[in-house]
This record gives sequence, structure tokens and C-alpha cells, in this order.
Amino acid sequence: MTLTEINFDGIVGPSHNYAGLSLGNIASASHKGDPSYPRDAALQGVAKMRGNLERLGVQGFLLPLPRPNHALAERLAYDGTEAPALRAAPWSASSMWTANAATVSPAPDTKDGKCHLTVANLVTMLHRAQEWPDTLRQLELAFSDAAHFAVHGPVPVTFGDEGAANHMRLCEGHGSEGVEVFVYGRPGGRFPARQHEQASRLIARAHGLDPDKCVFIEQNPAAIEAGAFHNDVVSVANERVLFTHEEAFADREGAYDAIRAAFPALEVVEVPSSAVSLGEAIRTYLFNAQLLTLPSGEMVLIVPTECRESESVWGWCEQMMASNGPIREVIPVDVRQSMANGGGPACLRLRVVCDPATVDPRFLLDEAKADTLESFIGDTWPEQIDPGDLWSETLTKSVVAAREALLGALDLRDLI
Ligand code: SUG
Repeated sequence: MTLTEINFDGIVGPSHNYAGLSLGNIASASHKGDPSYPRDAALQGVAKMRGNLERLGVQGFLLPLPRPNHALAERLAYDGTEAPALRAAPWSASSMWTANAATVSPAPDTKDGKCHLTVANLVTMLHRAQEWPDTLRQLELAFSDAAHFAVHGPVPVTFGDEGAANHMRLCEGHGSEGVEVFVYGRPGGRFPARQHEQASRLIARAHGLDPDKCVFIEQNPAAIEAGAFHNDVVSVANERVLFTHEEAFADREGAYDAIRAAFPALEVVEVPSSAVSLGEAIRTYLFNAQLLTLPSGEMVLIVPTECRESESVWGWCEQMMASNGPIREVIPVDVRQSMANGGGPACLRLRVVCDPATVDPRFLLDEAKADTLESFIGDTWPEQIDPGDLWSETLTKSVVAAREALLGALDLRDLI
């Protein structure tokens, strides 16, 4: 059995819009009320997947969830008079950020030798808290092979859990035993701390991880304050490399020491604040990058194009590429529609280390399926959504029809 890292990208749903729903997410707040372009957004996502399929030879995807969510609207006693945020929540296409779908512990790390996935409860934000039941259904379908996967329901709602966005894994190779790093926030700041320490500890126990191979680290409150609402906005790990901003963790040295104690081969690639300020790192999403090991063994970093346009960020990247460090190339991709809601290349993917043959093949991409996605999205996804369009009969009909047509084309009508 060949264990491979598969990136499951969220296909951007036809209801993608900018409602400013996420307190503490600066991009989302600053684009509130802007027109959105769901077709462009979804095509940008497919182009990113195509690039990675070509680079890695394997790529997965998860489907948009049913929107508008009439059951949520009913629970909100929706009658058209509510505050704009409540009006918009049932329309959110936020499941596109699959880094928040679940926390994943690959088979080599777990007691029973299965890959464990716990769906994230996302309780901190109303528009995200509606995701988990439909996400769970999808995970149960994609990873239904019970000999290889264990899919868990959400942790109790008392403990906010935002999934893989606050979880990193260090290992010699994806198929070998890893050290799992859980990053949590402490409440009490200006913005919500969305990952609760107890949620992370509970998941580590439920997944059957070896306590000596788990590290729990506090996120820097200053980073949350500056807009890093998830840890993956300020650091990312791949194999033995931790790529991080100097100000990512509450106790910088303590964090590196704790990881090194469990994983002595750790290589930290740290970007100092003097080279890239915390604010610029968050604005450009340098760390919300996909740090990938190519089949050649070379490591590359897929960053948003915003990084290429920033003097300090690109200057640092060029210097890094010229050095002899582990990250050999930095590749910009255009995911601007997602970025405007605070979601970069890393937010758009959930990493699952497994044998691709054990995954329901309907969730795996190939060139022909990428063509299908492009053609359905091009024909049926709304070109533009203005905030006032939400709940209009025309838009409601068109987003429902667009999603259902795509599910039909992918033989995934089970998800309707
Ligand atoms: O939860 N934005 C998402 C972005 C999630 C990014 N994910 C990771 N960092 N892994 C969020 O804040 C904005 C929706 C709106 O405002 O309409 C939003 O939900």
C-alpha cells in the first residue's frame, strides 16, 4: 500500500459572496458588501487544482454544500427583517475552505493503523457552524472504506474546533510516523480564538495518537489580534520543515523546543518580522501556502499572487530561493476571489495521507474531470452576486440548479 498526501480542494460554490461574516478575518470584513464573482472564483480554484495535479499526479476535491440552507433559515426564524449577517449566513459558500473541514491523522500516527478524520464543529461563526453535518456526510462517502478510515463526528460544541487549519504534521516522509502539532488560541482578546485547546486534546485522544508524538502550542495572541484567525495564516509544515513567521506562537523558542523534543529532525524556516511584518504576512497570506514535496523530492511553495506583488514578501522569497534552504521554488497562483474572503491556497485544501486506491474515486480529479468541472461551472455558476441578490427567487433557483447539475455530472447525486 502506497501512502500519498492527497490535497482535497473545496470547489467554490455557486453562492460565493462577500457578507463580512467573520469577525477577526480582516479580508472578509474589508470586502463586505462587494459584488462577488462565483464563476471566476470556482475557475480559479480548478486552475489551482490542475496545476497541482500536474505537479503531484494526484488531486482530490470536495463538493459545495447545499445553499441556501433553508433549515438554518428556519431556525433563525427568517422573515426578511433580520440583520444582514443573519440574512447572509444560510448562503455562505464557506465550505470551500476545506482546511476547516476536518482534522486528519494519517494511519502511521494512530493506534489502530487507520486514517482518522474528525469533522470540525466550526462553532465560533454561525455561517460556518452550519457546515459540519453536510461535510460529515461527504467525508463518510469519500472515506467510506472502514478498513482504512475512521470518520468521527464533531467534538462537543463547548470546544470550538476549526480543523486542519490549526494542525500541522512533521515527518520524515508522508508515509512514515509523524508528530502532530496542535495550535490553539486563548480567549479574551479583541477577536475570537477559534481553536480551543481542549478540542485539540480531545481529537488527539480520539484519533489514538501517541501522547509523546503530540505537541500542543498556543498561538500568539498578537497574531490573532492582527488578523491570523487560524494558525495556517502564519505557519505551515511539510515533512521535516516548519515554515513560520517569527510572531506565530505565544512562546517562540518554547514552541520550537517542544516540537524538536518530539521530532529532532525539525528544520525551521522562519521569516523574521524585520523582513516581513506580521501585518504584511497576513495581508499577502505568505504562510497560507501549500508546501509540497514533488515526486522528485524537491519542496515547493504555492503562494497567492498577492505575495508576488509585495516588495518585502517577494524580496524575502527571492532571497530564500537563492539560498540553500529546503524550499526550492515559490510558485504564485491566482485565487483572488477566495483571498478577498480570507482564504488562500492552503485554506482551500484538506490534506489526507492515504492510499488513493482506498478513496471513493468520484472524489479524485483527473484531466477529464477537470474539463467537466470547468464546463459545468462556466455554464451554470452565476457570473456575479450583489449582496441584495441573496434570497431572490432567480438566484435561489440558479444556485440550487448549478450545484445539482454538477453533482449529476460527477455521479454524486447521493449528496443532493
Ligand atoms: O472562516 N471566511 C473564512 C476563511 C477561512 C480560511 N481558512 C483557513 N484559514 N484555513 C473564515 O473566516 C468569510 C465569509 C464572508 O464573510 O462572507 C469567511 O467565512
